Amino acid sequence: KEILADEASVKRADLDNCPSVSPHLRGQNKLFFKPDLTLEDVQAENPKVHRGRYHPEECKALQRVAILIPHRNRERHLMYLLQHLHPFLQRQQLEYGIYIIHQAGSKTFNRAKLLNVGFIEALKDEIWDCFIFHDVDLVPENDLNLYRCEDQPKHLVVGRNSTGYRLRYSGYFGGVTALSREQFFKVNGFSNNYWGWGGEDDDLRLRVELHRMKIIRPMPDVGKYTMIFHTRDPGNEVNIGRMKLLHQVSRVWRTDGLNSCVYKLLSVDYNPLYVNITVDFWTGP
Ligand code: UD2
Ligand code: MN
Repeated sequence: KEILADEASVKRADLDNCPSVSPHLRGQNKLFFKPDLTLEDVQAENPKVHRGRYHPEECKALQRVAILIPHRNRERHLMYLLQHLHPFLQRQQLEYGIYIIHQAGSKTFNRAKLLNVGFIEALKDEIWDCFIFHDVDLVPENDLNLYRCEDQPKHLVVGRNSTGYRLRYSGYFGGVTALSREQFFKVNGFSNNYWGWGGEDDDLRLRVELHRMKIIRPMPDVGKYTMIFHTRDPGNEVNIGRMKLLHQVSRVWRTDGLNSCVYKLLSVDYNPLYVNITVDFWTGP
């Protein structure tokens, strides 16, 4: 088995680089969410994905990209996202892996800390070049919205269906963002201290700005998403302390982030369409 894997990687090293613009892109796409879809259907539609991973056969991908999705109790959203994201990423000729970071238990949700865990754990699999931090309920509509990293951090959600496809506010950095491994290390990742809804995305923006990086975005007609309808989840109540935290960023970013992310890893499961990482934040390491 090991010899086979070796041969495969030797073959891949021989391939030419993929072109800077994939020939498979289609642009704006009308999304359809089939009511009786099952995860088995999505698996059958994606025979070339194994253990959540894919690489193009015809060329050497320009970047290796890890998609990190914080998750709890949103199984239907996850199924629709996987259904759309796999073919979308393949049309972009990316080498990629999809990681779902699942928060165990029912205590207060922490999106940002889950994403730190995803970054740390995904790097144990592969030295990924680029990380896409991705809400489970946002489905990209246009495959010209490239899931790859640039020389500056990128915010991919310019607009979504529910807000008339307009940017919510000028510093808005929520939903889906792309940072290279170096960019994310540089800002010490996300803060671990945002429990419940809100603020963690603005915190990351402040970290990026403190490091004199500039957020870039695709054109408005390209950065379009459909957010699958949802109400606020139990266990993710508005974090009323978020403004206070946002005032401390320049003081605490060095000591609150990737280098202080403590968690108990409960399991890492390699499913056909994604890697599932389950963590517990309360019982300690
Ligand atoms: C906005 C941002 C989001 C984040 C959040 C504040 C957009 C499009 N998204 O999302 O990035 O900054 O505000 O925290 O602006 N989740 C679960 N289970 C839960 C709770 C949350 O899986 O019980 C995950 C899931 O990936 C979800 C994400 O956390 O998409 C954000 O939660 P939300 O969708 O409830 O919040 P929303 O839409 O206001
Ligand atoms: Mn949402």
